[in-house]
Amino acid sequence: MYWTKEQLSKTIKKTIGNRLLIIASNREPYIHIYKEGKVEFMRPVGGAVTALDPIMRVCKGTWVAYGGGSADRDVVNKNNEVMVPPDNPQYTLKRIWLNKDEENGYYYGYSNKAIWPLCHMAYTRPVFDEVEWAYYKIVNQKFADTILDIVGNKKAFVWIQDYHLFLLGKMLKEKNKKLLTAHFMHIPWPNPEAFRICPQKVEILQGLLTNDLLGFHIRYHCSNFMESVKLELEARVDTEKTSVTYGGHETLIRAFPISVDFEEISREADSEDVKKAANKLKEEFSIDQNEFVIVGLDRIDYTKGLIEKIQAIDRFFEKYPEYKGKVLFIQKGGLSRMHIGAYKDLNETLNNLVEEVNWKHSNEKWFPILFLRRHMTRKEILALYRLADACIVSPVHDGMNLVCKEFIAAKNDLNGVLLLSAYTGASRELADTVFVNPYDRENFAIAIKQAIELSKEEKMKRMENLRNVVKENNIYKWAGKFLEELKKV
Ligand code: GDG
Repeated sequence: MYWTKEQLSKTIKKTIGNRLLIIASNREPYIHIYKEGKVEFMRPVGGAVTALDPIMRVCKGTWVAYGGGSADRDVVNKNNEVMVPPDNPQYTLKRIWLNKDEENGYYYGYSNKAIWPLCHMAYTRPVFDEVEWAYYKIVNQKFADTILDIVGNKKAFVWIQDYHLFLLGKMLKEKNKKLLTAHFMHIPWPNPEAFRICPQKVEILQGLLTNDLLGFHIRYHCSNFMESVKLELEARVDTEKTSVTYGGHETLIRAFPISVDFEEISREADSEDVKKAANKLKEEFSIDQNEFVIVGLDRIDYTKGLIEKIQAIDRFFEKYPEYKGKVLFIQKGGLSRMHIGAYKDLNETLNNLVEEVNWKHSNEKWFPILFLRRHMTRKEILALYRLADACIVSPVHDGMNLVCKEFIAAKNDLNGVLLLSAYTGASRELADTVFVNPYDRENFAIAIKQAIELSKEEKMKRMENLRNVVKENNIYKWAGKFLEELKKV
């Protein structure tokens, strides 16, 4: 079956029925900010929000999230709610407010200094801090209280997102046993050896195992999770049924590879607006007609393999100097989590590295790397994909990665080649890419050359195959399959 918006709407009616639908996530789908005294709105950078917004537009319901924008408080009603998308209101966003200590402890602290590095094999050491853990619990409780209040005594389904809210399912069920809850993890679940160092591991597992359904991107993460449960808890782990029964309650464990709205991206990328934006960017960056353009788009995060990518490009120009002046690499990097030391350091290292590599290889008319830091709208991002001949996605570890799927969806003319790290969840689906190991600089550089030199026919054939995969496994299928699984609960 091919999943569409309409198909998803039908599935929602069948699976959720007359229940209230509530999504809970740390990040909000729309942020209101003040710009030159006027209220404007922005869509935050990040995979989870990009994937869930189209679903909420179909499902309606309420999205509960932390309100972090400078104008967020000024646009909500007395219940802290505002209808979104702001330019075409379709569902309710209910904002939760955090003070500085809560934001530091729960978000920058426990979520991103402990869990994020714990779950990603990026060799960044997690830091577990008791006070930050306490704030993590406080904020999870805040989400729980808000949601319980919205639900009252109605029937509801709460769909919890990601690693910031590990305890929410338990907190909800303790007060309201009739609630149906599911949790989706957008990042990898580590192997049990890695997870066992976490001092709060038991509470985390107990928190997750009160949900009725627990989703990961790929089977490997499901089995890592079940192995962690075996190691840490007295629970019944059923590998046939892929479920865990703990304290008399069964949680189904399933893989749902997340994706993008293929049709929408494909259509938008072909629009006159995006074509115009692409031409404007070409002018702005003085891109030569014959230049081969490779793009990258990542949050500046140590898991995304940005340093490794720049080093591979450096090696590429060292090894194949004949490409100087003929290949341009454009990397757009969105600043992220800058209050954390590791992110600040990474940003600085990247700045220096780009400067060094540009200095080393540039001539009077050309330099190899254009590092873009300015904010780009969705339209400009699509324009960037459109003008690119290739895209490099090279995380050292990534739950799924949506950039590669967006690039594929934007390539209507089949004119583009994708280089993809084997350590992304997406690599399991996208067989027709040129695979790279970000840790292997030499072969990464060779892969860049091979990708550039693939024949036009080969590039088009590969892109066609990739497009078929992403078209079939689109975001509506992800949501539809997830919701269908609820029927088994
Ligand atoms: C987590 C998991 C999983 C990126 N930089 C800019 C920008 N983006 C947009 C992209 C894309 C999204 O953000 C990034 O999505 P990813 O999936 O690549 O990465 P994470 O944010 O780490 O997401 C990941 C995802 O959740 C979903 O489950 O795939 O594995 O880590 O949509 O286009 N957008 C703009 N400027 C940027 O600089 N405007």
